[in-house]
Amino acid sequence: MSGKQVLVTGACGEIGQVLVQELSKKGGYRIVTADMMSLPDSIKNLSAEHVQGDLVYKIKTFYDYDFDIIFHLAASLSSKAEIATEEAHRINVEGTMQLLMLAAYRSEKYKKAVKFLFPSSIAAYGMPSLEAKHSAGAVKEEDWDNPHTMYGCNKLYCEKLGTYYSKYYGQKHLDEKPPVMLDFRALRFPGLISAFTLPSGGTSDYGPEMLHAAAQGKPYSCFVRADTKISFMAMPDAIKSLLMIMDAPREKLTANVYNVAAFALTADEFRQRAVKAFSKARITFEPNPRRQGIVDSWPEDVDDSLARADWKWKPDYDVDRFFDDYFLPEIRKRYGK
Ligand code: AKB
Repeated sequence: MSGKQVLVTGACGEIGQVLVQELSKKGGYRIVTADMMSLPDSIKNLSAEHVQGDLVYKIKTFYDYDFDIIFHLAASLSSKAEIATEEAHRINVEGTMQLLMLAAYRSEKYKKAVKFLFPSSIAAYGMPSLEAKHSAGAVKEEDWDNPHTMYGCNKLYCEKLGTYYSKYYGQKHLDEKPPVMLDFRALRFPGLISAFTLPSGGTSDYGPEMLHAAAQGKPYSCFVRADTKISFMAMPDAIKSLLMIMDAPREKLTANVYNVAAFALTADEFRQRAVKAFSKARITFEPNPRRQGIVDSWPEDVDDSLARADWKWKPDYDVDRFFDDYFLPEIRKRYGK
């Protein structure tokens, strides 16, 4: 197949599977996938080649490919990263560093900017207190960037590394025409919710876990307080935002890192929606202090006005459309309720 060659790392993950499906539907891409796992049936036939194994050790393999675009999705999420900090650093930072160096090398050598798409996170923020969290409301990209978690530190640092490789690497004189650099574009995602898969290792996982449990009539004990509020987004909107920023003309982008938002809800508002949709739902709140602390350090909401202005970002799913047009119809089909 001709067209652009795309690498998707973490292809077996929640975002990866849908992204590969959508790229394949869009057409015009040769998709190379990479993951620790073998490909699930959902995307097996859509990948031209699959590289299985640890990215940090497999990096040499990728120097043989002429990638136009790299989606680097592989990561250890916030709750898991907090338990295995060194491993998280290796996966989240060393893996990213290796791929950035590869993209920077190829961009400069072949004078063709490799697009590097990076999912960052609301974990890059760190609110010092609940009072600050409540009064800050929707935060802008440059505010409160003091993450409390290993995962958040990793994401924020990788945003900086990507910006460095795309703007300053090589340290040309400020007046000199810069060489061709890689084209780094990051999105700070809120908690993502899919009707088809469940996340693992994250701390925003209580949202999707609660809804999937309710849909199956299973009891769910929520690991954060009922009044805990952060922003969430439907998985189709996350994929839409990745494809939009991939296609956005470089000259329209005034930043390397953008917030994207859809709706912000408390855990109790999730419970109320779940109980309304599934009368047998049994949801209780038993906060886990460590995980509660992580979510308390994340902002209640994010301000995505820069993305809306620069590349016309707009989510398709507000909270009502998320439940009525996406989550509930799909989940009812899935669990037959
Ligand atoms: C996590 O909970 O770690 C992720 C995230 C918000 O980035 N879902």
